[in-house]
Amino acid sequence: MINDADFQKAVELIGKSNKVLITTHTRPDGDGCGCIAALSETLTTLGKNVKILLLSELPAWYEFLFEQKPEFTAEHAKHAEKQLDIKIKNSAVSANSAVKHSDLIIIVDTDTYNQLPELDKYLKQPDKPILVIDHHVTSPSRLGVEPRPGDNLGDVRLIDNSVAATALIVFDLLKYAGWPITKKIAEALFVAVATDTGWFQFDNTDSRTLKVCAELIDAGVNPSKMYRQLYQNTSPQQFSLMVAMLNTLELHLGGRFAMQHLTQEDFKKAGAKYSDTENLIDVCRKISGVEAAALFVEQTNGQIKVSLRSWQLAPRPAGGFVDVCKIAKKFEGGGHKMAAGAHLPGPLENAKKLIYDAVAEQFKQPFDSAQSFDSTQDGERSRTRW
Ligand SMILES: [Mn+2]
Repeated sequence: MINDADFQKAVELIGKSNKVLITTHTRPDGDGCGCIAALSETLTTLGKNVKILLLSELPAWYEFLFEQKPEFTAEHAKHAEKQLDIKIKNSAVSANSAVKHSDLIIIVDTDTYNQLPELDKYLKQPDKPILVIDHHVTSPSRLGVEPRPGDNLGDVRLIDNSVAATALIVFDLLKYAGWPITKKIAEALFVAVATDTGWFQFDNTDSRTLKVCAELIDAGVNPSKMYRQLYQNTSPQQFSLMVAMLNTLELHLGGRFAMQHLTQEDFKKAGAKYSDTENLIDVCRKISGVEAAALFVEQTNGQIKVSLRSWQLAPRPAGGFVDVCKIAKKFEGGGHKMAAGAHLPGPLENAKKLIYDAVAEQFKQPFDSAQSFDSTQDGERSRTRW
């Protein structure tokens, strides 16, 4: 839990500011976008001049959270145009000038430099206050869960890695400050919590999460409308990309580990964007027995971006799950214990082998000692395919 003294510091920091820049990690997810939308609405109502800056494009299915499509950095636009061979239509702003025209920076849902490209240069030598609101295990926190020294970003830090979503901290901040939670703000926070808990399916869904959501529903959220917006709103392009991905599905380690990939060619054929990969990795969770998954996405520079997920299958007498954050960190990535990512050297087969070995290693760890599964045999068999 975050104490009142820290909430007070955050309120004072916001009180003193006039021009607030709000941002989140690159490849913004529902939690990042929802927190930004909620804070932007709140601060605008307080009379602040608010600027939202994304470090990569807003996924289409979160557009409904914003009246105006938020800007993203010119640096990203350039990179994306080159990478995906597309023309970016949105107006783009340089990170430098956005920072220059603000007197407070709020960062939500991350506090690591490597998730804040373009801004990181500035954040290392800031000349204005920074407020960080985050719940990731990579944040050094009072609970001391896997601290990652060096990224201790921000002058005021509202960090609690025991909560399911950053939005729960934003909710507490609004309550502490006595700032009204309008229907619009409630919707943004609800989307944040619902997406970070996989619509209340993930293990992080606890009573606190549901109590906050109950309050958000009382504030005007229609969960069924939100569900339709988020999960029954797939573009044909994203659907094609999913089909391409599913065609690459491989099950390993006795059917417990799923691997899939996407090549640049797949994006071209589907007419899809990189942001269309969000949530695709979770599709294989539908397969009985799968408790870890990796999705490898080929980049134009030949690198491979891997997303990792793990799930705790019940009942398991020994408890535990694959710690994918540990695997990601091996390759200088990061994230949560059950959702993480990293960049790996190509080609695809190389990246797959690196991750396969790391996952197989974890399956040998004590957490699943209750099961007499031998991962090496399957490993040998699988490796012949690489
Ligand atoms: Mn989050």
